Amino acid sequence: MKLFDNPHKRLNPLTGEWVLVSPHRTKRPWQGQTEAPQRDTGPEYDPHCYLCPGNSRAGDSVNPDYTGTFVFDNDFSALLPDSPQLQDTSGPHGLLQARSERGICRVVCFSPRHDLTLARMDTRSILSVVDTWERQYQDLGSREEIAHVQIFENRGAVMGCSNPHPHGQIWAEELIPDLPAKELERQESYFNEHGTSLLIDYLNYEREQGERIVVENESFTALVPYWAVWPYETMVLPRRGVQTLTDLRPEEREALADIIKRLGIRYDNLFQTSFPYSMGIHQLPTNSQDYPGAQLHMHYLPPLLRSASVKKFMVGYELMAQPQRDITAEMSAAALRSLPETHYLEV
Ligand code: H2U
Ligand code: ZN
Repeated sequence: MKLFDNPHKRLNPLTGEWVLVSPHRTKRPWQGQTEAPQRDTGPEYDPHCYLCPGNSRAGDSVNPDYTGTFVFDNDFSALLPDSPQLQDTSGPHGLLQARSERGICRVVCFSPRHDLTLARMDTRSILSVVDTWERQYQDLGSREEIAHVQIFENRGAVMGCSNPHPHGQIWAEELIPDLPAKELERQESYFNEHGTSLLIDYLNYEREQGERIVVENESFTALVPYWAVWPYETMVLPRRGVQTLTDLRPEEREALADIIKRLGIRYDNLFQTSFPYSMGIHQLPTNSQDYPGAQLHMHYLPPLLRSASVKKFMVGYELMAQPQRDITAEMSAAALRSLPETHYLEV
């Protein structure tokens, strides 16, 4: 009897949370594709898109005729730079707490082309997105009131993304948000206990095992983490100890662009659709404190389960108790690994 063939729980060492895995519920590891490939990518320029070059946005702003990446302050920012500094502690034993939070939200257009996605942009253009992220991390992080810069991309209508034009967001703020804070804390305790980095040790182990690796190049590895919650969740990890995008050497930035493209193509090829996901980059906080053991990494959390339209829902037991998955991380990695690296729209 093998553990992984039976219901079991796996620990996420980055958060301390567990995921229930129920592999006996999957009759076949790979159910294949059941829907017609999605081929409509929309026009190269959409006169009604608020992100296309030359178009107007909310308020009176007009986008420049940009040719590479383009960054602007979000017209509907969730955080504001000048909110007054107030707090509230009330209720029995100070049960109710609130504090104001200052911050800056920006939108990053990846390309002037409305019809492209990261997976379909050339590696050179993806490199300029990586460079833009790095500059934004520096620019926002150098402000005294900013302790954390969260770079992310929300892709696809199913993820609530309002516009197919390739773009991401950056939310920079005064406090380190809960998830990165937890991951930093766990990486630091691991470092204090073992004297090495949790994610580097983990990556070295995975590279020996091989079964959860999706794609690699000379500097980066994309893998389905042992503790993945979403069916095709992946992490992108640098092989060398680096804490920020700024730490990357020029050739490593190119390697990151290469991995983003190759992973993106595999994702799109999986269900022959423009694969939806939330992707985020976790790097060092910008409050000038040391975070021993912290390692730069990216998370890709895609919602699709079985086809371009069948998604996983986080409901019931998962909302009330703990995340659960059927297909194992090993099956997902094997499926992603077996896919070609030519985009299905280019075949
Ligand atoms: P999504 O990544 O969730 O699609 O969001 C796009 C962002 O663009 C969203 O945060 C902003 C929205 O506030 N936006 C503008 O800044 N200006 C506009 O004219 C429309 C949308
Ligand atoms: Zn557009």
